[in-house]
Amino acid sequence: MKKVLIANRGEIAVRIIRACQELGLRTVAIHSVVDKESLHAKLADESVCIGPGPSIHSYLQIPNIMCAAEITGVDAIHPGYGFLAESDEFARVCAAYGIKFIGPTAEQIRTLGNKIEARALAIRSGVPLLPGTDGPVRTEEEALSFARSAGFPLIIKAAAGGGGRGMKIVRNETELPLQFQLARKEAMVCFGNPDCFIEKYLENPRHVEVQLIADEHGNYTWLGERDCSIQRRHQKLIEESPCPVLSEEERVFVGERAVRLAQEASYQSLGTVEFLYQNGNFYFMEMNTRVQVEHPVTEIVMEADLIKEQIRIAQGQILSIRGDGLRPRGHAMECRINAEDPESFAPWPGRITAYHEPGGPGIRIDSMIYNGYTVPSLYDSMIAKVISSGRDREECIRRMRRALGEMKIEGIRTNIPFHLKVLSNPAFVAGQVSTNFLNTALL
Ligand code: MV4
Repeated sequence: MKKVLIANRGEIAVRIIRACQELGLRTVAIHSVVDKESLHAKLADESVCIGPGPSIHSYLQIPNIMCAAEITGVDAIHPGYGFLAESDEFARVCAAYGIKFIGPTAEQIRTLGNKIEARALAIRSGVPLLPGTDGPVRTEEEALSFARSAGFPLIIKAAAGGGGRGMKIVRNETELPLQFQLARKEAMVCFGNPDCFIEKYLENPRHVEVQLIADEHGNYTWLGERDCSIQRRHQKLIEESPCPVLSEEERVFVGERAVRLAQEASYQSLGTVEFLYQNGNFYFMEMNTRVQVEHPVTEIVMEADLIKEQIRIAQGQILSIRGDGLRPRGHAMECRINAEDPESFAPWPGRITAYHEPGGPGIRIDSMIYNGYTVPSLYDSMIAKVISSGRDREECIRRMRRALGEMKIEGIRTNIPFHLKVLSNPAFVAGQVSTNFLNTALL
């Protein structure tokens, strides 16, 4: 492998370019017309315009990206997260072109992308789950019969969904027929597949996910866990590692189960297994087959470079890092900085007229912004990740408050004031949060 095309934009494209540079690999950026002046296009060795602003005509256009790959003669493509990162079709097209897709195989993406198949895999590998239907529920009668045996509340999820889209909570039998039909319709419109399954609904869980990595030679390891309970409308806002409430026994238990699931799927590459955690129990949710936004908190406490390792194993090399049996070193936390109004959360794109980036001990910034950069309105509003670390959670939170207090971004609005509110909330400081924290404690 000599040259890598990065099929993404923003901070993750910059992060991947940096990893390639450290590995001595040449880099090709792709960008849309509106991203001409973006940092990833400037930092890469070469840069190719692949279409107009809207991502369906650029970052999601497989033919355009393959043209750029052919013109520049790359031997690998890194998809980042979002866009085509979990498109089994993209992985298949890359393979057909003889270009290495830096990620799992198309078949692994397809299998794990179907939440019903992922559930079956979890059952086969002895990973705990909530009571739920084993296959798709296609009629109201089937839905009612499961509801009567399992009891309420229930949640209806799309087999092809994920990340919280297209879920319906059902609290009693009267609501069930309507919610069931709505769920099927939405699943069809959003994902092109009406299949849904039903699970018992947990009211106040934490979101705990295990980072794992597997090479092409059958070696697997898990690299600790992350707590991502602080989210709003399925957009994570703060993530940390380790999870502040797990015992050592619980960490090892969930890490080993996650590896077993990956082994059962013959998974290779970087991946994340998501669980809900409540009252000392873990329940499998889904497996993500890509690098995640929040990977830096794991990099810090596990002292590893996950992107470099992901690229190394895509080159056929043997895992150079092992996480099992390792304890996290200190604590790390990430705040996602979005270009949005801190009160209404409405996107707030525009030109950055002044930028001061914080620094000092225990602060890492993954970002693509610079003084004079215009945040476009067409894409995700996340413009920076501030990652703090410390010997313990308290030092980590103090450093995050210090860094966010120092950070200055003028010309647009950001959610920095919102983060500062969360960081001084007593329940958050005590680590007592659930996925409902922002709905209940703060607002
Ligand atoms: C659930 C749940 C409660 N019970 N499933 C949302 C994202 C997707 N991965 C799964 N999600 C949930 N599934 C059952 N059976 C609650 C959520 C959920 C959630 C999960 C993780 C992080 C934030 C969340 C916010 C609302 C709901």
